[in-house]
Amino acid sequence: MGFMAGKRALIVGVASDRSIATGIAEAFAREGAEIAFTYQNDKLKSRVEKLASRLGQNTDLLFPCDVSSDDEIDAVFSGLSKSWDKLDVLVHSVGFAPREQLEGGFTNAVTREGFRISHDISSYSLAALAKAAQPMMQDTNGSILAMTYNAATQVVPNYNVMGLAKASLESCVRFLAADLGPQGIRVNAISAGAVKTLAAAGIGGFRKMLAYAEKSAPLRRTVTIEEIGNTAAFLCSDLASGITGGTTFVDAGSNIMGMVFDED
Ligand code: NAD
Ligand code: 0WE
Repeated sequence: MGFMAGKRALIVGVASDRSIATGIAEAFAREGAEIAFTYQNDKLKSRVEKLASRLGQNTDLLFPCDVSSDDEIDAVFSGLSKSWDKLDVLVHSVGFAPREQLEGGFTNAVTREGFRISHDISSYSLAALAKAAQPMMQDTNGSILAMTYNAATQVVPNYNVMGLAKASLESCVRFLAADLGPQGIRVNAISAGAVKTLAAAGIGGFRKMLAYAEKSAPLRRTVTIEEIGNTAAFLCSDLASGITGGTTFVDAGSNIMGMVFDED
């Protein structure tokens, strides 16, 4: 029996077979969890449907959810509560900044609107989803997981205002963990190394970043969505019952390096 048997999970953030959320869903399914999904818009619905059926999940438990809409967030949980009386696990794997925010120097790129949107979609949405999920997560030993990136604390060129949004997201994880801990709900983040997903496609210099990680990470490679999924399954299972409020790196060790010398 898998170590997530009996757990019911809602996963927010599947957009393709390469999504980190897809790696998380695969690990959850393998470990015996039941999974419901949201999709951002109609364009992505069929992809999420295919994933749910590939993983042997109930394809009726798919809900549209643009996280910038409180109404859509509320509709997810009123829909879900018609089929499930409780929710054990909530996964947030969503990040967005308007593309022009991710190009060039921070000072020049940042705008009031770019800042607002990136913080709304990438950070506030975790609080909003946790708030809406809370009634269904009572008395479950539940757990909430968000995806972050090391540019929350260390400067990465071009990541710009997304770095500020990830810093806010990590703080949100701590405030939620402190607030929901007395109800037995744990809240954690995974800080993943760079992975080639849709959100990474078309980012200037992304291939160079992957090549840099392959040269400089202690493990001399990048990470896979399977490895991130396995850590997510652990953190959201009862195996991690003593862990809350923290950020776990799944980055082949990159975050420990203060300086890297060229080997050739
Ligand atoms: P992805 O493009 O596959 O997933 C991003 C998801 O965000 C998509 O499913 C998209 O639909 C969703 N999204 C964006 N705006 C939304 C909105 N308004 N409402 C609802 N959903 C919305 O890319 P990914 O790399 O799997 O990203 C998932 C998470 O992992 C993000 O938080 C990202 O910041 C984080 N992350 C990614 C990497 C990487 O290198 N790919 C590294 C560390 C952390
Ligand atoms: O969190 C991310 C991706 C975030 C992201 C990506 C996009 C591309 C398309 C947020 N918003 C958008 N908006 C779009 O219009 N990562 C950790 C991957 C990533 O993105 C970078 C990186 C890395 C790593 C952007 C610049 C520099 C490094």
